[in-house]
Amino acid sequence: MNKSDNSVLVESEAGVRTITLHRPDVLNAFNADLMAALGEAVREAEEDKAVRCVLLTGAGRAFCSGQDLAEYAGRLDSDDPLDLESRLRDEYNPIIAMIRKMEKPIVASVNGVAAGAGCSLALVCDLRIAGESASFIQAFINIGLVPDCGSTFMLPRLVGVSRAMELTFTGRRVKASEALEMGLVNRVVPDQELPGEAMGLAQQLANMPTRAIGLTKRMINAAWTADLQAQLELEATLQTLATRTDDHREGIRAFFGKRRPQFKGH
Ligand code: T3D
Repeated sequence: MNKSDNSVLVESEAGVRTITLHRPDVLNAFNADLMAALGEAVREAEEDKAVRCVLLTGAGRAFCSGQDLAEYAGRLDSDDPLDLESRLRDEYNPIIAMIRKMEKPIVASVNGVAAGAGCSLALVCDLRIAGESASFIQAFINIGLVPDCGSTFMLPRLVGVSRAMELTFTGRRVKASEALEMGLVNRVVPDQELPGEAMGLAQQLANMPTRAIGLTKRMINAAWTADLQAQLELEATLQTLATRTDDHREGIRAFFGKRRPQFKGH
């Protein structure tokens, strides 16, 4: 499957669905069309059983520069200002929630700057692999806004409260090397190797037991707000579901057959 509307490119290869934000002239800034197309692409990836890993990246030299400030500023003092509250509630937040709830892995391949809501988008993905020239900016404060699209949830969990405060209060740029040190990204690779490395990681994940990854993601999400007892209960319940998958049986057979397992994702 290869699909493109103007603002998002969608490609499929061997269980990996690649979604590319595609407004390179404005560093892939979010306007209404891009958000709608991204929402549709994420929903399709979630529903398509053939998709076992999602790879999210940006076209050109940026991952995503956040809200389209030209679109926004043009209406700021007009009779028809952009209603950020309903835009967040109705358009952005459902996509963020869908990414966190999707029971398959989603990897951000951060190919350049990720700023504002673009930074939030990278943070809500499950894993982040970055090119050496990538950077992360909690840019909201630089224009007098507060973080949104999940940054206040994800950032302190990824880097700790103290660093999260510093990054959101100062709006400074964090280079890829520093992002790696603080646990903001999983891996940094030379820019020219990023597409291949990111696809390699996505394919590795797409060949894993997808149901077990999805259930693990559900548990790690739940652990952020649960106590130990609740988490132990959830582990017992979801382990039971995992034991009923074909991939579990294949894993056991492969172990005793002394061969590599061939997981099918169900
Ligand atoms: O809608 C909602 O309610 C959701 C709310 C979301 C809130 C936010 O996301 S707030 C944060 C919004 N984003 C920003 O404040 C970032 C703005 N951009 C920048 O600070 C810089 O562009 C970067 C640090 C990201 C990159 O800098 P640099 O020097 O590499 O590139 P540049 O020259 O600034 O940008 C290149 C072009 O992209 C330029 O256009 P031009 O001059 O070539 O015609 C620039 O205007 C355009 N561009 C970059 N970011 C945006 C943008 N155009 C519209 N909106 C942008 N966010």
